Amino acid sequence: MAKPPVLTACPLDCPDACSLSVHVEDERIESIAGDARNGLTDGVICGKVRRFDRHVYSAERIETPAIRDGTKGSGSFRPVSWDEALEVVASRLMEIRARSGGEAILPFSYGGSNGVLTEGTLDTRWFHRLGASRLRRTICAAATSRAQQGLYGMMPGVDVRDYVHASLIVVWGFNPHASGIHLVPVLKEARERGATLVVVDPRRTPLAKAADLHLGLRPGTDLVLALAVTRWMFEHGRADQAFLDAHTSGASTLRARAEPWSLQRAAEVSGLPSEDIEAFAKMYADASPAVIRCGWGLERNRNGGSAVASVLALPAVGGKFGPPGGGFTMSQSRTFRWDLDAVVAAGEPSVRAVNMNRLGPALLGADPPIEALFVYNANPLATVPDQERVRAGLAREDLFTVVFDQVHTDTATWADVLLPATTFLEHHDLTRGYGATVLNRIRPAIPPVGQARPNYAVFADLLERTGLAHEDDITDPDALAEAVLASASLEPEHRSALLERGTLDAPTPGALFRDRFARTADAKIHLCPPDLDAECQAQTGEPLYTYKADPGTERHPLALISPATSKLINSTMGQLFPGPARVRMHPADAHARGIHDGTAVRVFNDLGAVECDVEVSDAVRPGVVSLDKGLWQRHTRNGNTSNALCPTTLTDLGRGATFNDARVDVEKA
Ligand SMILES: Nc1nc2c(c(=O)[nH]1)N[C@H]1C(S)=C(S)[C@@H](COP(=O)(O)OP(=O)(O)OC[C@H]3O[C@@H](n4cnc5c(=O)[nH]c(N)nc54)[C@H](O)[C@@H]3O)O[C@H]1N2
Ligand SMILES: Nc1nc2c(c(=O)[nH]1)N[C@H]1C(S)=C(S)[C@@H](COP(=O)(O)OP(=O)(O)OC[C@H]3O[C@@H](n4cnc5c(=O)[nH]c(N)nc54)[C@H](O)[C@@H]3O)O[C@H]1N2
Ligand code: SF4
Ligand SMILES: [Mo]
Repeated sequence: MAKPPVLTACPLDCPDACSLSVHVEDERIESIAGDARNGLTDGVICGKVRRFDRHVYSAERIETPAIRDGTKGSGSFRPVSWDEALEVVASRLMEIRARSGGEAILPFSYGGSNGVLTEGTLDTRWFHRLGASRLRRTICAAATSRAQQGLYGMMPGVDVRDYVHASLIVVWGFNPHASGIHLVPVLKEARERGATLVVVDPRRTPLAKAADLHLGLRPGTDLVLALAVTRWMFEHGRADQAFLDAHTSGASTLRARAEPWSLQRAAEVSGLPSEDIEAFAKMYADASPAVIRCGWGLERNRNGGSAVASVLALPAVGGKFGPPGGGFTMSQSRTFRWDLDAVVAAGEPSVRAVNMNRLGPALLGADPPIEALFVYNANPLATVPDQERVRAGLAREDLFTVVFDQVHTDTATWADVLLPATTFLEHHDLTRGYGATVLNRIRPAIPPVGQARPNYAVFADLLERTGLAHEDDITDPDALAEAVLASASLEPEHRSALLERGTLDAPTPGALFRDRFARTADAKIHLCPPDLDAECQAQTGEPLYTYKADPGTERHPLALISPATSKLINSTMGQLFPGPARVRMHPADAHARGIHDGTAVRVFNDLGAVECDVEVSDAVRPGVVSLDKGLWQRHTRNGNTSNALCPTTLTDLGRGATFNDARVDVEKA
């Protein structure tokens, strides 16, 4: 009789959080399929995860702990036992701590592909007790979270399944064909029912091509577009004053800050025809239900926080909340809330904080210096801005680097100690979706490959070895999951649904601003929250909603963006991607430089250069070039990827990354 499949879920950094059904034969993965327990994804999964067995059994899988036996960066390692590897890690870190203090140790992780059992619990506890520097995890969603928190107290927005009721859908800085594929059929159905689709994106994405209106603006100018629409609505009596009076504060400040943005001026800055901006404003004012799906493409620049705040303010100004399918969707992750601090009992450590976007400068110049780096759940050499400085930092002879990963990433090449990690098919986890409103219990389908170990086992061991474990520490994954769930005060029926089905699909019920309200202290929408205003002022010298000009120069006039590709999840699975990378460029920009499709080029600025081939394509607007995010060094001629050109400047809110503020030029190689 065939064995029943293992029911689990996908924790990769993707909004959709699919339920999975995994067939296993003789402790090996036979096949991975979706199943219908997640109502949004309904059994459909992406090609990447259907073939995730190729990652699990990859030739580049790290199967044993190992210690460097060549020069730094040579990638040459000698296998050792777990005991030996962890003894080296524990003794080196304790020696550094005794000599220079805990802050000389820097943990580095993001954990977008991890749930709470493998990120933010035992690891946090250990690094906290070591007194290690704290990492600000701001590489993604820092500006969006600040804006959603400040305006709405992280209130979950419209459930994606309710989009079928909408008469207007605006997909703003989000590319569902790569980044969240389950929105695509929902949009199709909504349009079959008569919905109009607007896409705001500097690229003509597949969705933009199919849209009723594509606003192909210059990167980083969403703020002026949203403020122009805001001003237009106020000016034309289309702002919903009754809603603003009842449910918001700060509307008059927002209106005053939108005042400079006439259609004309917004058109000049954004590069959009002013008629298109006006058409959009009218369309938005007229439509109900109207919903905005706000993505992450608009946050990754100097204006990112103000831009997201101004977009999230639109449904309040236009009075779009109320009917099903009316309002906005940003992150849905706070559908379920838990209190990890209570579980970890770590509190806010009084140690220095290092912004992960500035890993390179920190490794090269932090004072006091970083002497040890512990990388897990991340591949910073591929994913962090200013790649040349990150590489130079990793190359420091006096830096002790631990890399704990599943595969031999670019970062792993620079390790002193390599530790093999399990994948989500080999360990337990507990995750929540940030697009789908689901909570998922992840269970191992197969035993660990080689000697790989889960993060919770390794951090529990390190707590013991360094003498930092306490008697009442919870380390068992089931007990840890229980403790996290207990802190989440789930309804009893939700809890049993999760235990029985391994997944809980629980959209927050009720209409927005009829049955459920902002999660701010007064349940109102704060259109110009004082804390955001102050943060913006401190970060940029100007208040919230102030547009900062394009950083382009005569020498580096082209905006480089690096959006998600359907082939990878960030840099994960990069070892399976054959490449080579191609930089996409508009025919007009190519022609002006004597460049053709397939020409070998050098994309450069003052931070570095990338050598690869060109794909001439009118899918990017003039003035913009695009190189996929998540590429590895093997995918280009000179081993650099987009991050070699990305600055370490920060967003106006949340101290997030400004990848899309890279300004470059392109020449024949
Ligand atoms: N297959 C796959 N799926 C993924 C990921 C992946 O790498 N691969 N990554 C995951 C992660 S970590 C995240 S955060 C999400 C990200 O998901 P998305 O929100 O889709 O993020 P991006 O791909 O960065 O950008 C989305 C779109 O914004 C556009 N864009 C760039 N600059 C601007 C701008 O200034 N304004 C506007 N309006 N648009 C702009 C880009 O052209 C792109 O089409 O996707 C997740 N899903
Ligand atoms: N140029 C440019 N760069 C970008 C972006 C961009 O738009 N442009 N976007 C960025 C965004 S949105 C994000 S979220 C970041 C993400 O950047 P990273 O956080 O570096 O994410 P990944 O590249 O997916 O690397 C995750 C690594 O963790 C490993 N891993 C997964 N699970 C486990 C586990 O349980 N244990 C251990 N020990 N290891 C594990 C995987 O094998 C993989 O190598 O990248 C950013 N980088
Ligand atoms: S990466 Fe996204 S679409 Fe693919 S299986 Fe995971 S959750 Fe589903
Ligand atoms: Mo991300």
